[in-house]
Amino acid sequence: MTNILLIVIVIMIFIVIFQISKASEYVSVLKGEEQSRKQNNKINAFLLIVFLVLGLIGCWWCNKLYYGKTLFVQGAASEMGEKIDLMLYITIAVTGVVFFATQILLFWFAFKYQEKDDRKAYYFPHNTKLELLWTTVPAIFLTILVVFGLKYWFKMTGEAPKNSVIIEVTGHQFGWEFRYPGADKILGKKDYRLTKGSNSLGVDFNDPASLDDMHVSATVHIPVGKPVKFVINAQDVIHDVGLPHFRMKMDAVPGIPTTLWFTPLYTTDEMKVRTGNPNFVYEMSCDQICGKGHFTMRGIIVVDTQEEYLKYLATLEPEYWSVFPDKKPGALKTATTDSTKTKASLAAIMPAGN
Ligand SMILES: [Cu+2]
Repeated sequence: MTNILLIVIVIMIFIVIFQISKASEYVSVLKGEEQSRKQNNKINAFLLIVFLVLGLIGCWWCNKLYYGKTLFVQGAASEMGEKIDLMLYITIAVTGVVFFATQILLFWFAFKYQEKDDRKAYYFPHNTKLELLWTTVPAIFLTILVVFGLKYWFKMTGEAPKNSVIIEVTGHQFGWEFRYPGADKILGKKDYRLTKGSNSLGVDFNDPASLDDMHVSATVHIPVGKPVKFVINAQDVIHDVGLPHFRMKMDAVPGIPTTLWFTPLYTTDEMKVRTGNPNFVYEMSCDQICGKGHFTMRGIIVVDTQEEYLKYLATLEPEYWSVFPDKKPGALKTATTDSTKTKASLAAIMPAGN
């Protein structure tokens, strides 16, 4: 109903504009060409000032309406994200000054220097000094901004700190899979030809490093205050790991692993307090349109304290056991003790894997 109403309003506006232009045509015939041109110039000059004022009010109003709904307000949740926010603020400040100065001058000049009988236009075709100035100044500013951007880009995609938590992220139509490297901190090899049945990631279990790797779907836990490195893959088409709260994103490309690393500043619980939203979660979106289920690719990142994180890891079991249930120690022997099950049973399965 609202849509039909909107369409009717738009059509009415077009009809009104059409009628006004037709009427002014008749007026110009009556008054004579010269006089009507002068009058049209006056109206146009006035309309340009109206456009300027309404445009500026529109800018202010949009900002007022939407700023509170952006993720800017709650601040970045990673160390790198704070630097990226600062860079964005500087960019907005510089381009904002230029935007307001040029737009106000553009419309004001069009109004002030409108056609008048006692004034002749000044012929001003070229000025080398001015050309140089307005080419080099923006070029220098943009170069500075680009250099800062590149610096952070090389940092977030470059070598992660030695103590980083490494997690593999795999995108597929339509969801995210995560793999923890286990106690050896090495992700086992993969081969897409091994992707079948319950081995949905194509992990090569002949690689001893694979045996303690743990696979979870959709939700991933990471520790606060520690660098976290994502090793990113895709299984079918290009996806993109979007981490808006951390101000990070990176393409997930089939066959070409990509990486990014960041240090989360606040746990999920701390963010619930900071945002005043008891339902707050760190979201991971797919930032690359990848098919009809693209919108459902919502991953959740839980930022834990160090203790909570270790506790969580202890609840996970190696993927090896779910792919080869008969290799699970409990399946061969009688029950293992709960708290040390991962370590004890890993020792048991290592020789079997070799
Ligand atoms: Cu996707």
